[in-house]
Amino acid sequence: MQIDVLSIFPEYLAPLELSLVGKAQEKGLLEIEAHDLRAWTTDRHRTVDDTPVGGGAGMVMRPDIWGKALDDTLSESATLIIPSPAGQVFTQRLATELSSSEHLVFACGRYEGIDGRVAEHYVAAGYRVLEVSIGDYVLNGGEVAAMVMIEAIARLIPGMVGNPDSLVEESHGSAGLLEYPVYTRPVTWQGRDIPEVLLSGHHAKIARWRRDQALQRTQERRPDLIAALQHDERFDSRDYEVLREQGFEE
Ligand code: 6GU
Repeated sequence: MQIDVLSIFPEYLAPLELSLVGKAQEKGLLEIEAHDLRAWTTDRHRTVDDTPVGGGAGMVMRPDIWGKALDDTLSESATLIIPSPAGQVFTQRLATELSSSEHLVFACGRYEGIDGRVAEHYVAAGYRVLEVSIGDYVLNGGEVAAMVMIEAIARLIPGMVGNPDSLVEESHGSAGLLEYPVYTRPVTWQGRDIPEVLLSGHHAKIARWRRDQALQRTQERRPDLIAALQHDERFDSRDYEVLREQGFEE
């Protein structure tokens, strides 16, 4: 997979050389390049923005600069991702889907965003264009959001993760639920013991305990996820018992 990131702060992307994403690059499974948007300016001040037409606060990024940068960066197979707090929400589902892409291009805006015609133009030109938000809060620019998405996507590329079991477990075991709590030695720490069932060696009981914990946690912290799963018929009668004890009502 090739990933290009366009930004006025390409140095912001330096951490992608580290850790798992860095290893993926070393392995040749992934190539990430950060480009300075100002390389496509021609004026002495290397201007990338202008005032919003129609009035209002802040500055808007110019479509002509973005157009030149994207024309030089997009390949035929590329998906254009524009990080924006006004985009569709980034999910594990989207990360999985994008992990089989040949080429992703992230267009990171700053200020009040990128002129709205840029996304329209590349849709009309036949590209897949996604405006994507990483959650309901506001960042100063798309760079950190792009890094979040790149990490989530990169770890799903086949051959990437050190322990492939951890991915299999994520996608099956408790699909759509929050993870159950995990423990390691020492068995007693600060007067707190690891739950006894985990020391029992009884695999079926351990699996059931973990599912109960995942269900309880999810109902308590993310009832919206339970509501969404309900219609998938993924719960058995024992699951509903646990959920009802947690205040769940069908
Ligand atoms: Cl993708 N960009 C910005 N600027 N803020 C955000 C975001 C993206 N996602 C959540 N907040």
